[in-house]
This record gives sequence, structure tokens and C-alpha cells, in this order.
Amino acid sequence: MTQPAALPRIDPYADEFQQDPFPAYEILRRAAPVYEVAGHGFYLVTTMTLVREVLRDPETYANSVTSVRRTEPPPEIAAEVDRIRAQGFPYRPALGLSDPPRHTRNRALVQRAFTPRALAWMDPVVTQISRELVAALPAGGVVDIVPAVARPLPIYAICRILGLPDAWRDDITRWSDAATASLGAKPLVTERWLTVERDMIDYQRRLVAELDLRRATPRDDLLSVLVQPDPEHGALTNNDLVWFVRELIVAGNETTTKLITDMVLRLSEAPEWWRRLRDDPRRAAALVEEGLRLASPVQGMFRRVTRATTLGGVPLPEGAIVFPSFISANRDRTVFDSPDDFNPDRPNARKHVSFGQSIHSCLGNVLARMEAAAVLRDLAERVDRLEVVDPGVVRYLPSFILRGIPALPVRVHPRSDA
Ligand code: PIM
Repeated sequence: MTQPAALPRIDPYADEFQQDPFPAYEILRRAAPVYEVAGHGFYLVTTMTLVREVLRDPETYANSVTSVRRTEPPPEIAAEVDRIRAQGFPYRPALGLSDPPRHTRNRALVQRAFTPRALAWMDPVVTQISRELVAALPAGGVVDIVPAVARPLPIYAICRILGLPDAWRDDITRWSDAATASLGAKPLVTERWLTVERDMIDYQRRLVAELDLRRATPRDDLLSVLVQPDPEHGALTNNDLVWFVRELIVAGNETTTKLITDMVLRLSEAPEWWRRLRDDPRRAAALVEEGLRLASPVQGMFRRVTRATTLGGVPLPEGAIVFPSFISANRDRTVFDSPDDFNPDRPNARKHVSFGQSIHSCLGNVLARMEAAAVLRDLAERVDRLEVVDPGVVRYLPSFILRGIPALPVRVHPRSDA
């Protein structure tokens, strides 16, 4: 394929890119919106129009891609990793990496639990969790907002939805870290590889025990729904379910944590929004949309080309892998004026693709929006300002797939009139 000769080499695995991908994406949107990443076997797709073209055509751009998402263990521990993996269930795609008909069936199973109406019962639950976490922030003191609020809220919420014991909350945090450790990142250090693999076995065993309990005595929770056989397809096996639930757990927290943290950083630079939000708590929804656009915690998803096609004038052979970049499309200036500005009043704030689109659009979008809005409203009630202690050293996770700040110490300036 021909790429403009003057284009700088863009490497999504490089630290510079991962810390600040926006200049590179700006160049790509202008000069090479379908860009072959040298040496890694995939194309970055960066304009809103082309990202939507990919997402809207799941037959040409299939979801079942496993080859480039994760880094694999180094050869010296490959045998040990295989030995640990052999103690657990082999990988089975559930939603995130599956295509119809499996995807259609799995999605139908869980979709009903994630509609706005079905999630209405979660609103008071989320509000209460959020209130407690925010109330525990040290007035006048310094706290890392990630473990204090951004991390626990979505984990507690997904535990409630699935029906997992509250006592598992710390384990779920650990499992979730393990599940995402190698996503779009540089190879892990050897010891981390082994703990990741062992953590996943621990998770599988504990979950199977919980699934057996639900089969014996169903409860009013999502695990009980998942173990029920359906008349058309029969029952999912434990092997299917450990991977399915793992996806729901990971999806249910990693990204919302990142969204909330990113919004706290953004509002630390525009603290007048706390007041505006306090004046009208209904503004939370618009703030969250604009926060979603700018944060894009899922930076994009891989797709596999199922039949030779052309995208933005670039021929793509069958089997090619593309990465429609949501985070880049969300800054496309042909769609959003001054795209780098945080402007919750922009009329088309909801035009972002942070939740993807079409058959794979985010199952958890209602819940994510609910969680982020609750935290913003509670913070607005209590704080005058959250001051990032050291804005100069904010660093993002080393990944081009997920985007997030792993730690964000802030000084809590409480409202003097609260
Ligand atoms: N999390 C929530 N929705 C999607 C995700 C996700 C996507 C890619 C990798 C990990 C999590």
C-alpha cells in the first residue's frame, strides 16, 4: 500500500504515542486515515467517517481477532504459562471477540439486564455507593482518587448486578487487573506474567463454585440468568461462563474507572463546572458525554477483514486487521469544533463513538453513564475543587487499546458553604 512518503513513522506501541496519541492521530486523519502500522500487521483507521464505516459493517469487518490484541509471554516462561493455563478452562469468546451467531445469542442473554429500564433498580444502589465513597474523601487532605472512588464504584456495582459476594470486591479488582495486564501493552515482566496466569485460575475456580450454587438455587441476579438453559440453544457450560463473566467483570469496571479519573483531571482544570453542576445536577449527563468523548477509555477495537475490500481508497485484503480508533474519531475536527476543548455545551456532544456502534456497541453504556454521573453529582455537592497534586507527572497506562491514568493524587478542597 502507498503511504505518503513524508509521513513520520507512527508506532502505537511507543511510550510517546501512548502518553499522548493526539498529535499522531491528527497527522493520520489528515494524511493517511487508513495507515498500515509497520511491523505489527494492522491498519489504524482514524477519521469519524471511516471508523463508522468499519463499525457499521460487521460482516466485512468481523470481531473475532485474537492475533494482535495481546502480547504473548516470552519464550523462557512459555512452558510455565502453558502449564498454569492447562489447569483452567481454554479461552471461549463471549461478546468482545465473537461474531454472529454466537455473539447474537450471548448478547441476547445479557442484553435484557442492561437496558435503562432493567437498570433502574441500580440507580439508588449506585447513588448510595458513590455517596459513601465521596463522603469518605479527606476534607483538605490529599487522596488518590483512583482507589478512593474511581476504582471501587464500578466494581461494587458490577458485583451487585452479577450477584457476586461483596467480600469478593478486592479479588475482583485483582482479577480484572490480571485480565487486562497484557492488552495492547509492552511485554510484562516475567514474574507478572506468572501472577496474572495464577490469578486467572484462582478466579475460574471460585466462579465455578458460585455458578454451581446458582444452578442449585437460583437468585435474583445475573449469574442465575446466565446458568439457565435457553430452549433454543441449551445451557452455556462452565467453560463458556468463566470467560463470559470475566468479560463482564472487566468491561464493568476498567473503563468506567478510567472515565471517572479522566473527568476528575479535566475538571481540575475547569473547576467552575463543579459550581455549574451544583446549580443544576441535570448537567451531569452532558458533562459525562463530553468526558466520554475526550477520555475514550476504549481507544478502539480490532476488526478482521472477511472479504477483500477498499476503505478510504486503501485496498484491504481478506484477513487484514484494522483498528478503528474511537479516540481519534472523537477528535475529528470535521465533526467536533475545537475538538480538544472540554465543552459539555457543544450541540453534538453525543456524536462520539466511545461506546462503538452497531451490533457490538457497548452493552454497559447505560451503567457507565449512570456511574459517572452519580460521582460527578456527589463531588459537586461536596467539593469546591479537586486539585491535582502534581499535574506535570500525570502518566497514562502503557497501552494503545485502553486509555487511563492509573493513579491521580488530588487535594480535596471542600465547599466552605457545604
Ligand atoms: N470495557 C468495557 N467495555 C469494553 C471494554 C474493554 C474493551 C477492550 C479491552 C478491555 C475492556
